[in-house]
Amino acid sequence: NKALAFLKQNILTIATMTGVVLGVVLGMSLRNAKDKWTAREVMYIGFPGEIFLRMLKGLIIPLIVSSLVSAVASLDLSLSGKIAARAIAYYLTTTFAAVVLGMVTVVTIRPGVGHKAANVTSVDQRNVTTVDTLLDLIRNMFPPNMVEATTFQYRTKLIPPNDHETNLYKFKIGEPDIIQSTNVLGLVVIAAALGISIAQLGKEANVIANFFHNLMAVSMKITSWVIFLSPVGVLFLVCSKIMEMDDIPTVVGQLGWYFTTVCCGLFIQGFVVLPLLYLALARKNPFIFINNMSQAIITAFGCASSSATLPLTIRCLEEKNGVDSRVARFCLPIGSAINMDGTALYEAVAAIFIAQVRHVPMDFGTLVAISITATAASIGAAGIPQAGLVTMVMVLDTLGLPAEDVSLILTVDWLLDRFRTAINVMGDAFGASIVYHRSLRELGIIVPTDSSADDPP
Ligand code: DAS
Repeated sequence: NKALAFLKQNILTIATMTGVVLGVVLGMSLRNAKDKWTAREVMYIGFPGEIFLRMLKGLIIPLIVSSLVSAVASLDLSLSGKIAARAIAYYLTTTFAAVVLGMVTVVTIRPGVGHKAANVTSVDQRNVTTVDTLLDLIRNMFPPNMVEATTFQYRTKLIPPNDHETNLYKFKIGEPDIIQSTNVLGLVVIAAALGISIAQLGKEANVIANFFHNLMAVSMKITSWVIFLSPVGVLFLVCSKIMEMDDIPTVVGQLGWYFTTVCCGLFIQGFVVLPLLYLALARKNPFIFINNMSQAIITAFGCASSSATLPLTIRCLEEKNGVDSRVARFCLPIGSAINMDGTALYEAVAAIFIAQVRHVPMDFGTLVAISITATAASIGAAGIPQAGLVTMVMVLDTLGLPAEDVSLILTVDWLLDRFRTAINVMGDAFGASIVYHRSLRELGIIVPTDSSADDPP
C-alpha cells in the first residue's frame, strides 16, 4: 500500500504529465489529419488551455500581493531584511552560475561552428539596446497602475523565402508592442512596501494585516480548485502549440545541436548544480524535493510562464515540501520576478551560438560582457512566454550582432521556452527552500533531525 500512498500523493502530477503526452500525440495527429490548419482553428482548439492560463494569471495579483504583504508583516523587519538579502544573494549567484555553465556548454559542444544558417535580411531594424531593457527593468519596478508591465516586446516575424528568392528569410521587427503582462516586479516592490509599512505600524495596522492574511488563504483556496484543471489545460496548450509549429524535421534538423546544447545545460543546472547546492545547504534529499515540486514544474513546461505557475509553485513548496509559508510567499514572488536560471543559461548559449554561426571572435572580454548582459537580460525578462527571446536582443547588442539574428533560433524557441521555464521554477523553489532551511533558528522552528524529516509532511 506504499505504492497506493505514492499514487494518491501524486495522482494530479501523473495526470498533468499524461496531459502533456496526450497534448503532443493529439497535436501530431491533428497536424497529419489536415495539411493546413488556420490560426483561428488552432486558437479554438487551444481555447481550453488559454482559459486555464488566464485562471492562473488571474490569481497572480491577489496571491503575490497578499502572500508578500502578509509574509513581510508577520516577520519582524530585521528578519525579513535578512531573508530578502539571503534570497537575492542566492538567486543572483545561481543565475550567474547558470550563465557560466551555459557558456562552458556552448563553447564545448560548439553547435554554431560550421552551421549553415539561412540568410536573413532585416526588413526593418530596430535594436532593443541594453539601455532600453535596463530602463524597462527600472520602469517596471514603479508601474503606474500596479499591474501593467511596459515590456518592450518587439513582435518579431520571420517571413520565409518566397519561390523566386531561394534561401532569403526576411525578418521583421515591428513597433515595440507594449505587452499586457502582469508586472510581477512592480507587484513585489509595492507589496514589500505595504508589508514593511504594516510591520512598522504594528498593532495599529492589525485590520489590514488580517485582511491580507485572509486574502492569501482565499487565493490559495481558489488555487487548489484551479490545480484540478491543469491536466486538461496543459493538454490543450501543448496540442495547439504542436499544431502551429513549423515543419518539425527541418526545424529540429537545422537546430538540433543548438537545441541539444541548451537542453544539456538546463539538465545540468536543474538536476546536478541546484540539487548539489540543496544537498549542501539544506541537507535534504533534492530528488524528493523535485518530485514534490513536479506538479508546478510540469505546469511550467505546459504553459511556458513562470508567473502563471507561481500559485502552484507556492502550493507545492508549502504543502508538499513543508516550507514555512512566511518564507515561501516571501521568496517565490521575488524569485519569479528576478531569478530565471533557465533563461540566463539560454541567453548565454543562444548568443554565443549565433556568434559562432556569424564567425564573431570570442575573446575573454567578450565572454565577460556576455555573462553580465545575459544575467541582466534574465533578470529583466518577465515571466511570460518567450520573454527571454526578447531580452536576448540585448545580449546580441553586446556582441555587435543585429537584432534580426534572433531569427536564427526563432523556430525552436517556443519549445526551448518550456524547458527553461521549468528550470526557472525549479530554481525559484530550490532557492526558497534553501533560504528557509538557513533561517530555521531565526524563525524559531525546530525541525526533527532524524531522516524521517525527508518525507513529505
Ligand atoms: N517563459 C519565461 C518564463 O516564464 C522564460 C523565458 O522566456 O525565457 O520564465
